Amino acid sequence: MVDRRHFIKKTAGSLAALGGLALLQRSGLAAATRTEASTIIERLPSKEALIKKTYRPPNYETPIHYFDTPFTPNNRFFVRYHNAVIPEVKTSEWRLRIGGDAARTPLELSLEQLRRDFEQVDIAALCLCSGNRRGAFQPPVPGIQWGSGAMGNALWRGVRLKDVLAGAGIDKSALEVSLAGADSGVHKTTPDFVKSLPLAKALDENTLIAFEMNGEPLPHWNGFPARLIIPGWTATYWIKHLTALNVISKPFDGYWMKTAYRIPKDRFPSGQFSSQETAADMPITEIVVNSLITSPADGQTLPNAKSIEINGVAWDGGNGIARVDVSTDGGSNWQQATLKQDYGRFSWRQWHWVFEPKRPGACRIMARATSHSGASQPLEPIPNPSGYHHNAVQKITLHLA
Ligand SMILES: Nc1nc2c(c(=O)[nH]1)N[C@H]1C(S)=C(S)[C@@H](COP(=O)(O)O)O[C@H]1N2
Ligand SMILES: [Mo]
Repeated sequence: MVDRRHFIKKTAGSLAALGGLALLQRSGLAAATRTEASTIIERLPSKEALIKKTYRPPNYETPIHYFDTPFTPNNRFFVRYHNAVIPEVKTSEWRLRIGGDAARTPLELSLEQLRRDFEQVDIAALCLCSGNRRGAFQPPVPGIQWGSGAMGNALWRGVRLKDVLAGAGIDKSALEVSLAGADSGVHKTTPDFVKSLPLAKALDENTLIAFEMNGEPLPHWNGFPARLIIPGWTATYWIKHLTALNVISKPFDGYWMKTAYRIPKDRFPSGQFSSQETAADMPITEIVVNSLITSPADGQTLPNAKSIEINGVAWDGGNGIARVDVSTDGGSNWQQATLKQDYGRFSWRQWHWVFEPKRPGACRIMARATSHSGASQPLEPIPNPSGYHHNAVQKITLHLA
């Protein structure tokens, strides 16, 4: 257990340093460095330099070379927002409201009550944006053109959503739980970022309301003071600055469920969300099996040494990674990489493989992960209108001099 007084003291201090829109506007004046034509590295308050995709709302991805540790440090963790009004939440004023037509007794909790009244649990889980690697779809699809850095792995501490919902009492008519955060749009007409979960996923023992990330209070940009952790599902459901949970008897019909974040039915292996499915499509749910070579970097020139260490990460929606295979001949032959420590089935898994090049020149390296369910990565991404679930086998080129 973390000492509560210590927590509040630390939080109060960091609150002064963090901030919402006002700080964001000030930071915009900070020098931006251009490293490549399309890559602008910029610093948000309390963050290290990240790759800026959009400034308002803030969307920043993590450079791949930061994925060299099992847990992504908080100050290197990516930031994704749909709406630009992001209030600076004060611990003392924050309340989580639980209600809805299928909740028996509406409830309001302070951060102190949330931390004190429920069992605290830790889980290692990958936070992965549905649109990670969207920028690699050909032909291009609309939306933020993410590279491979709209993800991060962290150790989360919080309380089970099911324990908190039990406090309000769930009626037999309950179908979904809707989830809302403190941020909102600049214009009244902009739909608030509100999502919903099927009741079964909300009651899953791994679904948490987290207030700590890698042993620290959540950074402002990653959802201070509390956010949802939905292990195995893409991060669109991981609502930051959580303020309202509604247990409801009808399918939630907001824009971010009915229109956005949907995938064609039956094209991907997927979790169920029957109350939100149509004949044609369904909400994105489970993360698909995937991997990333994190070093060396694509296009890098290296001395033609006896051996070159290839490093990467691999993940899926919760079956766990069974193996990663590497090819240096365009996919004709594959050799098994070594998996590093297992932090649980929702964490990514680091891996490495020693490449012994035969000759100098250009060389293409490919990596392919297979999960314990037997699923593995396709050679081409599966087309879908919004560019989600890009999990094609990655190819990098090395120049051996
Ligand atoms: N309140 C709020 N929570 C949110 C979002 C948002 O726009 N507002 N975006 C979601 C999406 S799509 C992603 S990918 C993750 C990103 O989490 P991060 O910013 O902590 O990296 O937050 C999720 N939670
Ligand atoms: Mo996302």
